[in-house]
Amino acid sequence: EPLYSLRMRAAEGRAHEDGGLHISGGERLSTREELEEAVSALLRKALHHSRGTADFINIAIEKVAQEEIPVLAPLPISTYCTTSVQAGRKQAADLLRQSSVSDAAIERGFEILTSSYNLRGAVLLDSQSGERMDTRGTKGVRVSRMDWERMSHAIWKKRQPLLESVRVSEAVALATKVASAAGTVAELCWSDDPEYSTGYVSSPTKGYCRIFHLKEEGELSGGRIFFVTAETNIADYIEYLEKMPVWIG
Ligand code: PML
Repeated sequence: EPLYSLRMRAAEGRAHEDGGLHISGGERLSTREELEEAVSALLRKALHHSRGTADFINIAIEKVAQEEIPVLAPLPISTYCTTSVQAGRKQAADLLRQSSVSDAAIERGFEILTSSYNLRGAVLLDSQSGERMDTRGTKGVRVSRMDWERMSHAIWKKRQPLLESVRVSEAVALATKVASAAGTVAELCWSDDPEYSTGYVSSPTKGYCRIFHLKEEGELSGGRIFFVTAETNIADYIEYLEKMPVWIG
């Protein structure tokens, strides 16, 4: 059965030179039958976002050639109920350190995320030197072509009744694909949604670690940092994250 990759991007004021304010993005994999429903879900996501009102929405649909699509088990989840941004960021730094990210790289990661309000994709940093490894600017690296396998998703959601939200499902799917890429040491993420302050650190060893309060409510900052080993072939790494279809299940 043919499979389609869907990618949504929404922006406000795109006519501006800088491409406008990034509002929302989303990715799905869908069979032909479920395509309409998947498009509607992405459209809904674009239209109801607290970062702003989208006046540009692009939904790209592409048939995926791949025959055999690998299935990745979702990262195990743990939750750190920190009660302040200071405590949350300290927890995140601890988890990154335990995943073998250097202090210099951790510091650089926080600097980038706290000062970024318009990052569309992830920034790649050398996990030791903290040096930026990609040349994508604010466009960043956009992880795509991953989605939950329907049955496994239903079972997974039943097992985690507190994590009903679509947001968490999508973030776990993305983090699972990132953790599976050769070269990934860890990821640091918090949402650029001003009404959402929970973020996460994830890594192949630690799993998906949710942390309350990685930023203050109302802040537009946010995005993703992928910490990678110095030996990583960046072109191959980006190709895998952007182009290789994977199921989560
Ligand atoms: C996003 O909003 O796109 C990122 C969400 C990250 C945190 C999700 C969670 O609560 O686990």
